[in-house]
Amino acid sequence: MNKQLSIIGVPMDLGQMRRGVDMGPSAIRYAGVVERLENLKYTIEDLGNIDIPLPSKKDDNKLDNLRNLNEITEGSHRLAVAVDEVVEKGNFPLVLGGDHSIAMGTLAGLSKHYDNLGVIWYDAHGDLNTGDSSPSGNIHGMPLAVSLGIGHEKLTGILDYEPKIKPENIVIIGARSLDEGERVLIKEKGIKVYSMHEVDRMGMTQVVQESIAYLKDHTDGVHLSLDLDGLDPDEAPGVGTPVMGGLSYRESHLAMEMLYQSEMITSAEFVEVNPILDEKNKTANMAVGLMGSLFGESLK
Ligand code: NNH
Ligand code: MN
Ligand code: MN
Ligand code: MN
Repeated sequence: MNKQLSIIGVPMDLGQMRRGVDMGPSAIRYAGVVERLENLKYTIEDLGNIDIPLPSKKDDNKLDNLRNLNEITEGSHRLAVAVDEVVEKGNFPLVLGGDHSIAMGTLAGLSKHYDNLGVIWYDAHGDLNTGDSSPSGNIHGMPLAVSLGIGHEKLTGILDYEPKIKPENIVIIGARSLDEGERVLIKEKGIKVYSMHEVDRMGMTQVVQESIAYLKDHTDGVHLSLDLDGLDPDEAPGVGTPVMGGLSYRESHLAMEMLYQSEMITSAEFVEVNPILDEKNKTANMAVGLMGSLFGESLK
């Protein structure tokens, strides 16, 4: 694992309707992310937060079923530039959300540096909607599609190249709420999905082993995009779109430890922590615990 980490906070809440997720980076810092990783002998540079525009006239801002499109495009662009700089100087980017729409910016900044960036999408959702298929108009349900080059050109065109990733380089883990259009896209593109059904059947050990084997052959870097709503809301209540029947804390720890051992993770983001909906910062603490495991805490 790269021992030089750069933390980037992204106080983005424009990708969905529940205010408060913009405080995610603060909650995660408050939960002690820097100290936790410094203890593991990483050198941490905290770059602070990206400037995110305020929403313009709220109700009037949903063109083409894409709520806050212009503001999100602007914020994503700023994030992409920051991530690009971190990779350029050889550091590991650790991005703290903010809602999951930020993944469009993260992947735009990362993927310039890879021919075949792999992505592990740890989430209750597929985030494979477009303005046409989305039931909500919320852009946080779209970043994986956008990164595949599918969606509004303002979003797919961040940093002026597309697509950012290829369908065969994606693994989704923890899915249990997929919209109809997302299912069609998954079939059409042959995207690898380990839904809760597979996790229940095979166990997390095999799911992660297979994911690692699948990505290892044809990727030159792997980004972990971890949406805290992938976890069970009984354990991680501080998220805007909880879906029951999720991944447990223990399973998720195991997954992080195995990813650490695989030595394949080159960047990560932890998103959708909403401290307003949380119970005593439980979800942010969980995020930091998972980061501990991802960076080798229990396997020193
Ligand atoms: N699929 C739904 C939508 O597109 C919900 C997405 N919500 C998420 N995704 N939290 O991770 O609106
Ligand atoms: Mn998500
Ligand atoms: Mn989700
Ligand atoms: Mn979410």
